[in-house]
Amino acid sequence: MDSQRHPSKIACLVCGGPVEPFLDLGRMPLANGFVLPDEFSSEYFYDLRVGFCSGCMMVQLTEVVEPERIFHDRYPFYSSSSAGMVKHFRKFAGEVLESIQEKVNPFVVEIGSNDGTLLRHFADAEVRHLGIDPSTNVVQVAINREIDTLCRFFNEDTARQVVADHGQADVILAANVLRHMADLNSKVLGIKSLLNPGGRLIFEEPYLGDIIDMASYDQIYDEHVFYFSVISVCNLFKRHGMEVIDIRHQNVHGGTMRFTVAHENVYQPSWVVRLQRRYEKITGLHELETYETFSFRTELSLARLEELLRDLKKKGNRVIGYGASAKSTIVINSCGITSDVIEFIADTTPEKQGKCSPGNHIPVRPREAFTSDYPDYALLFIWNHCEEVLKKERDFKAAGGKWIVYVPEVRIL
Ligand code: DWN
Ligand code: ZN
Repeated sequence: MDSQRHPSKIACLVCGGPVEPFLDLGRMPLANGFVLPDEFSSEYFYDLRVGFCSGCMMVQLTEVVEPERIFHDRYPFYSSSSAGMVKHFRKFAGEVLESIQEKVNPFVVEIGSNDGTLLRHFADAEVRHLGIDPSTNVVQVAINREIDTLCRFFNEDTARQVVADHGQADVILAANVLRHMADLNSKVLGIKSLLNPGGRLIFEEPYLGDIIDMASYDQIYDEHVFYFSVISVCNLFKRHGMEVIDIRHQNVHGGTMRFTVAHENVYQPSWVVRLQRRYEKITGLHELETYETFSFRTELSLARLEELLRDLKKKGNRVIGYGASAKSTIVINSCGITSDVIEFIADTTPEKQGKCSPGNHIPVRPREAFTSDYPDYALLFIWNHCEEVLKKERDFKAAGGKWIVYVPEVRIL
């Protein structure tokens, strides 16, 4: 890791301006690239480095992994894997349904609809809807739930096809999706052509302000090409004759911002957009120095976690990982954690159980491997679901077990 200024600047994926790398986490495997032993030798690695564009303020990876390597017929993340997120998407859908109840035969499209956790509420309300997602395995779950879904990548062609088949959309939804798309300008043009004149794009993504505040460096990985601030999102859509008309912070996934975007000059933008942009200037999200401080805090956090795990091990404690999240790959490989430090990672996703974590190959086992033989400590890789997990696993604590968390700082609960 090297938090010094990097000589090699690259061109911004949004505006072509100079991107200055500020954090280098080294060679990294794909965050969701869980593998069987016979796949160890063919694992894909890339340079995980993130930089700041002084032109449009967009924070972004300096090396992009082809989406086909990530989103395919074995993509192992299901939006329904967390009860908290299922509840969050139910509330999100309810708010959108209320906002379109006056419309005649509204049409709602979700980009990156995964297993239909969000879109199912529109299907249940018999609202015309269409999901678009490239990963066949998760799309099959949605189709089995009778949610109309197109299994393909979203791009300008897909947008043209949907308009030809269904007409333009009143609402386009996207949750934890747009930041995954390297060709963001083209995606925005696709959205612009798909959205009817009075339509709204409503999307949410982990918020850069929270990632910086909490030093949640494990949110930085191959799937997330961009890290959105209100300033950088406003700049992005302004380039294409669209504008952010509202924002709303959400307490999920470690802090998320929900953006509402429309064609420009159709709606009066809310005052809260201007206020948040001012706040981002006060907190320095428009300056490289802020990110260099973040980079230093990341280095410190990793060193502290490494020291704690080494110390616990030396004292003969049993430690396991909890939640084989994409985020866990970054911590495990940046912190040099191997299976002699963490015996296994407990996880509820069948596709991950029986495989090994990307890079350092820690075995992933069902939750029962944890509940049937409690360790002394459990390293909570899914800190963003902390409340849900601590409630579900209260017997572990009652049996004297302790949780290790590392966001916003390394501590034992
Ligand atoms: O942006 C993304 C977010 C939304 O979801 C994607 N790029 C990939 C994914 O990130 P993640 O894997 O870090 O997501 P989570 O929700 O933090 O972790 C999900 C993993 O945790 C799953 O493998 C299921 C597991 N899990 C568990 O074992 N027990 C989850 C919960 C809530 C649990 O109680
Ligand atoms: Zn830029």
